[in-house]
Amino acid sequence: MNKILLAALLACAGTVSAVAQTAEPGASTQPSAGSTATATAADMTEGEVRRIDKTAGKISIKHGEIKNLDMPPMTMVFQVKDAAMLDTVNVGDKVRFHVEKQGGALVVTELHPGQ
Ligand SMILES: [Cu+2]
Repeated sequence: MNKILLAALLACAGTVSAVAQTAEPGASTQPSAGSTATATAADMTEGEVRRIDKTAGKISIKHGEIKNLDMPPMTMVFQVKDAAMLDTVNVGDKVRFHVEKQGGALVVTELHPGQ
C-alpha cells in the first residue's frame, strides 16, 4: 500500500517538474530572440576597382573584410546584379558595395563610388 502511494506521489511530482521545465525555456526565449534580427542590407564593404568586364557583367574588386560573408580582405571577381551598375564606376575607383550569395554565386547588389 505504502509503495503504491509513493509511486503515485513520485509520478505526480515527475509530471509537475516536467511541466515546469518545458514552460521555463519557452518564457526565456522571448528576450533573446530580439538580438538575432539585426543583420540587414546595411552590410557595406569598402574596396577598390581593379577590372571591369561589362559584357560578362563582372567586376574585380580589391576588397576589405566582407563581414556579412565572413570573408577576409582579398582581390576577387564578383558578378553584378545589373550590368548597368558598371557604368557608375571606373578602374582604380574606391567603392563601397554590398555583396551577397545568390544561388551559389557572389553577386554585388549595390555599388557606390566611395572615398
Ligand atoms: Cu573575397
